[in-house]
Amino acid sequence: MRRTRYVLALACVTLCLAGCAAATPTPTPRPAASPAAISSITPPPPLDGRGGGVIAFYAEGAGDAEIYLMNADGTALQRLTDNAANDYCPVWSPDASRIAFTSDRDDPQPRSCFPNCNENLYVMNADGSGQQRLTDTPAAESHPAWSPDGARISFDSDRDGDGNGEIYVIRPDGSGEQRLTDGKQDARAADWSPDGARIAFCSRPHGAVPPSGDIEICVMDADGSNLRQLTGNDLDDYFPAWSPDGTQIAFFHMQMGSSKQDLCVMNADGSNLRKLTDTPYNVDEDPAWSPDGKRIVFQSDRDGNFEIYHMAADGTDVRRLTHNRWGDFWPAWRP
Ligand SMILES: [Ca+2]
Ligand SMILES: [Ca+2]
Ligand SMILES: [Ca+2]
Ligand SMILES: [Ca+2]
Repeated sequence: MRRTRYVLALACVTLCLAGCAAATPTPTPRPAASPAAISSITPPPPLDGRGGGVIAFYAEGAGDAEIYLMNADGTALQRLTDNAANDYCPVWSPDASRIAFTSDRDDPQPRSCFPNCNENLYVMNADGSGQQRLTDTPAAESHPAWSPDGARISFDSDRDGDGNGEIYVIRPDGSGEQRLTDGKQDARAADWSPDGARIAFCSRPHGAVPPSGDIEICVMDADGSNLRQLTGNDLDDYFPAWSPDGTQIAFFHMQMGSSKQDLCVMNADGSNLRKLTDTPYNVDEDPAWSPDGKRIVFQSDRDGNFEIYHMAADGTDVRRLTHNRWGDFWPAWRP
């Protein structure tokens, strides 16, 4: 089951949200899609050259989560991990040769530890070989993101156990770990600006209680200085994803007490916020950009269980990539 670290209410209606994509509070039950609706879906037409390439994601099938690759038209599914533990949150190195991810494989009881699994950070080659552990702490590491120069991987972890996540960076060989945020706010799910100068993340102010202290998208310089808030609204704003040209940040937000989550995009300075999806009762989340910046890949439960989709960056031309009965999450487009 996926775990949400933001929201303790794990009464998920769906097969819950997990390790990474998982900041997803879904407190309100919503109508379940019928099996007939799921099985009657036909594959999308070819992409005609728009948004080609490969997408990494993870899927929760029988028992635990594994990391997969597929073409950006949904074909050529390839499994990269194969074990009895949960493998989450794949993200590409800038040269596409490696994938960072999180896993509870080194938790003493990976099949029964939920919701307090000790996830650590790992890297592997893009064919699944050479899997290597980078962190070894009693706290969980989540939401990795690779810096544009390939030299560092960001992640979040609540090492002091006060409920607030902190943003860290580490070298891809596991050395040079450095903490960037001060722990006065619950900082999660960082993403780097394409020039490597800034890091966006989502955060609830320290000690804040909804609705007065909802989650906002923040940004800081890559050394942790110059923190400022980009969004300022009464919605929970999650999981920023910087566009390849650096001008836009995609994210998703959620109305308090609702199971509805919609994808949004704003200018990188926080201005000009636009909603990209608007599906009643459904969860659209975890946006990531195609390398050419023309499309956004995401996950949604609009067709019954979580599937991977992508759409034009203006929200049009939505295409579904996966068609199965398990949860598909956390897509990342190969650079
Ligand atoms: Ca696994
Ligand atoms: Ca903390
Ligand atoms: Ca907000
Ligand atoms: Ca699915």
